Amino acid sequence: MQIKTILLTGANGEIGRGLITHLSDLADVRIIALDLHAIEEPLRSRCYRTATGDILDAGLLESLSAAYDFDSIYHLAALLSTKSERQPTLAHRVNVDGTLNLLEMAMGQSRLQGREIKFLYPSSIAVYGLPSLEIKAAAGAVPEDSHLKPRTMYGINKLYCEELGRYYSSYYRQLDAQPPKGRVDFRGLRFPGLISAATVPTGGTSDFAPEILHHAAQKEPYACFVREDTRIPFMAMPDAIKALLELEAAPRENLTRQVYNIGAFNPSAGEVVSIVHAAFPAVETSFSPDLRRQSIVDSWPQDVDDRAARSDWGWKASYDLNRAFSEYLIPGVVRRYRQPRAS
Ligand code: AKB
Repeated sequence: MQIKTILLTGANGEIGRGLITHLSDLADVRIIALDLHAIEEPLRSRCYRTATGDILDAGLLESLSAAYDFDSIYHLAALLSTKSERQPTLAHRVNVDGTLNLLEMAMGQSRLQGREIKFLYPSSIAVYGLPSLEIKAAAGAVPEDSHLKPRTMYGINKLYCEELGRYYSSYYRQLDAQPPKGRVDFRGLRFPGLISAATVPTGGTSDFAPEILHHAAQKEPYACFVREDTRIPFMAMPDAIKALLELEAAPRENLTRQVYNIGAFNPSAGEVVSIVHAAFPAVETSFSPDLRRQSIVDSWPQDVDDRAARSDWGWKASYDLNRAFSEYLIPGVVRRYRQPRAS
């Protein structure tokens, strides 16, 4: 059996945890997990090796690159949108310089190994920027190449890194006399807001939906920081993991794009509250919009057009709104807050 070696950055993050849990159940995969903070049990023992450090540390990346031949890199480490707005220069360093370091590493690995290295990149609906609520409503499900006018440092970083991925895939060192030996096979997904039963995100602006759910499950009152009629796309975490794995597995020749929209459901904040209250009726959720965070969410599309992902690699979310809450999120948070947490 051919064992695949996978480097995963941002391993302690929401997607990282889900991906490690899933990948480590496969017999033919060894995971090298990197995060700024130590990776703790039970995640740690699911990895072949864990490394603690910064993606801006070129020495650390070199030592990992010297020790392993990677088949694929899942570069998940990033500062999310709210945090990036508060620390824009740090965000640029982590989100852009960090990604550049990983792309360079992938190219170096490709040269040494004499084959393409797959680079999986989670981009975001934050790359879009709708200028007004009227235009947002009229735009409906936004296709990949429209409204690319992000208003946040995070959205700008993500959009630029998509372009860096295209450069490393197709135009790297295009003026060299000899064509460069390596090639990075860059594949990106524009994730909607993600909702997990196991973890609560930090630093994002779509965090209101998971916060509504997790506060209610803990019987804590919650003041939602966006208006009741706010509508953006969301996805249940198992579908986000599924999308990454399916895109990784898709034959290159089927892919017509470097980066794909993926959709699942798009409730308003008020609809999220209704569904959550049906499960946790005693809980109090109010709306107390933070006008600055609101304007960021208002600039994100109310839906995404994911027809390219559907036709190129068969994308179809397993969880629609009802199934996500009734079969995954509500039972998941009930279990999570009933039991002492494993991590
Ligand atoms: C954020 O809110 O920053 C992220 C995202 C939409 O990419 N969850």
